[in-house]
Amino acid sequence: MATLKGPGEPKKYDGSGLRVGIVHARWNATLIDALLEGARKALKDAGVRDENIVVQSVPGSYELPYAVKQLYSASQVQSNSTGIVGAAADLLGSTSDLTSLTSSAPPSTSTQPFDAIIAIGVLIKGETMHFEYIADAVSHALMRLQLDGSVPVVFGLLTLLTEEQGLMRAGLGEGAKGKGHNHGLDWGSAAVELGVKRRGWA
Ligand code: DLZ
Repeated sequence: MATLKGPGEPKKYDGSGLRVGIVHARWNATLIDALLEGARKALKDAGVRDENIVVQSVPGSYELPYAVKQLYSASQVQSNSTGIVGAAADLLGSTSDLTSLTSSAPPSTSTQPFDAIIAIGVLIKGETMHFEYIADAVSHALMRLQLDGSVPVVFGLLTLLTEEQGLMRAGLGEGAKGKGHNHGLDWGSAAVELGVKRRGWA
């Protein structure tokens, strides 16, 4: 029986013409890795080509809005001799992730601006107020970015009270409730749907 909660059965959209960015934090890496793979799987299942999926990482969730902003700006800049990935690296001042990106996949030949960007982070509540401040600041900043920047920003920030909540939301649960559901899949599908619809709305 279908569950009451959740996004329902995803509608199929053709993502083959889309270019999608993913920015993820590195804190809580086990969960991040699973969520990232979920998002990537949904993008590829919808037809988004490998070379049109650009992945960038930042230390923690607090850095997500800045990285989303810079990645989108870079994709709007006319590609120079180093290509769009090089432009993003210049702006972000980092090459290591981009190097691994380009070594595992051919460099993107596309210079079109991103149709959607997925921001992925995992915040786990600790003993201080850190969690509240970061969750609040990042959610508001990501919303502002998509409204001001005219690119859909998919909210892939998990705000968890316990590690178990995270395992269930990354599809890695082991308890009586089963493995849970990988929310990265939903984020990938949301990026494709919004990317396709954005072109229709433009
Ligand atoms: C400092 C911090 C803490 C305590 N917890 C998390 C977390 O659970 N998840 C996460 O993504 N990042 C965390 N960070 C790091 C901050 O997001 C940020 O990277 C640093 O404060 C540096 O700006």
